[in-house]
Amino acid sequence: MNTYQNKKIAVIGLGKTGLSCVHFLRNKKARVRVMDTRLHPAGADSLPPDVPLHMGGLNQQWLLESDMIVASPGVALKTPEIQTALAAGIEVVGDIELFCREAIKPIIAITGSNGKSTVTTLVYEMAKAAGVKAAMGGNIGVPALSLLEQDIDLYVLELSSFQLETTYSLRAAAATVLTISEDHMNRYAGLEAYRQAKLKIYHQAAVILVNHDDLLTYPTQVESGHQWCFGAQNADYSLKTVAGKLCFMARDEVILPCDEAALSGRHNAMNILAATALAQAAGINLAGIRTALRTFKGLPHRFQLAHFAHGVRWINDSKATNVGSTMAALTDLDVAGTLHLLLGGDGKGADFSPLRPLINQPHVVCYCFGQDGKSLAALAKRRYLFATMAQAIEFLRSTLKAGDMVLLSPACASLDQFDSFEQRGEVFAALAAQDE
Ligand code: UMA
Ligand code: ADP
Repeated sequence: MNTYQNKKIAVIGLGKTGLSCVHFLRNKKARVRVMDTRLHPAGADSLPPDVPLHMGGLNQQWLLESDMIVASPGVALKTPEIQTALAAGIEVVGDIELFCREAIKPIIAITGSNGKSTVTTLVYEMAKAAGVKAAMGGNIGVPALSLLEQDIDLYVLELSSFQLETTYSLRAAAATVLTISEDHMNRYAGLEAYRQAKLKIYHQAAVILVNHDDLLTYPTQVESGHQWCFGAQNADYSLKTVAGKLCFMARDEVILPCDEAALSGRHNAMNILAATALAQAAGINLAGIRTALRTFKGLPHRFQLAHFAHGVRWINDSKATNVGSTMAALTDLDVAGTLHLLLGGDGKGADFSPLRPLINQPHVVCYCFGQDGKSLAALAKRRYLFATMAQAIEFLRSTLKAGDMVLLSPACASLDQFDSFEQRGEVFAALAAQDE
């Protein structure tokens, strides 16, 4: 259904996505009604007053009366009212599906358990540096539909598994699944169901970019696109020593010596290789790629130095919202003194046990807090349990010595105690700055 005029469309969820869908569908002269299970949804104040709004639950009757339902990513398709509508033959899509039906310019599509925002931003910076009119959006925070209003030659989209579940018409110029590790287990039957949602990104893509070092990122069905891979070694995009310097390589061509890139660390090296491959698949020139690699220093709240005083490094890795990202932070981490690790929040049903060896290294002390703090504390030999992150920091502050690191890499979402991972990171940085 590409003509929305006079169609009855129910939008579920009134966050950023819901609002962007309402705006788009009203411009298309659809008859839109909105519902949200929350009593006070975030976007209620911004909704045009003539749009009917049902709050505090889903309105089954409105759903069954609809020609189409647009579901926000925060709403699970297994919700009984949605299942009833699906059983009645009503089409259920998401905002990315609406976007893909309209977009006429190439799309680079990026998903994965970790690295999405870093790679998405890097590809966008590469495009800009090469003089391409690019727009960036999706799960990174800017609803994709809002990008359609701009005069654009390339879309760079970060897509979540939730968004991909309700997307059918994506035909990416290049698509990647960067990594697969457990996340959102409260929404999926298991890792395989979560993985299959992510692998949908490859359907009908011209170039499929897989992670050579993570077999779970490979497609499980035959896909029509060309398959490229990135990885530490033996991949199309990999690392190699040339004239005594470790370099980022595109097949036999040197992209850049690693020490000239502004981003550092092993997982960022993989992110750089992935971004370079995606950029080349979209025809972005080498000069633009190199400029972005030399200048892009990374996004805030991703293993960022928040404060340095008395020889103590305070690192804000608040965006580490799952086990895989905290493992990436702890692997090969060089700390001369004690590593004071702040862990906790909403674990989203994760199995934390893969963290056990890393958090029990002799120099690590864990400070656990929040909804799942207790489960995390149960895994660690040297650990303290607090209600909040602030209490943990006040306690550990007096124990700090030169050479130590305080690391917020919580392996959990923030929403049990904070508005967002950004707010959690800002609170951490403010508390760190008190260490004068
Ligand atoms: N919610 C309800 N009832 C509803 C609708 C939503 O309780 O009827 C809750 C959800 O469970 C969730 C919250 O409200 O806790 C927000 O959900 P939403 O779908 O309304 O979210 P939006 O504001 O539209 O933001 C969404 C993405 N959010 C989610 O997928 C939960 C944003 O990703 C994204 O930036 C935005 O669309 C624009 O595309 C955020 C996110 O946390 C950053 N994503 C998850 C992640 O990265 O791990 C997937
Ligand atoms: P996402 O958008 O997928 O959450 P980000 O780029 O925002 O990814 O990074 C989220 C967290 O994952 C941060 O803690 C970051 O240090 C870590 N991270 C980034 N890239 C990778 C990667 N390739 N593998 C594992 N962890 C990563």
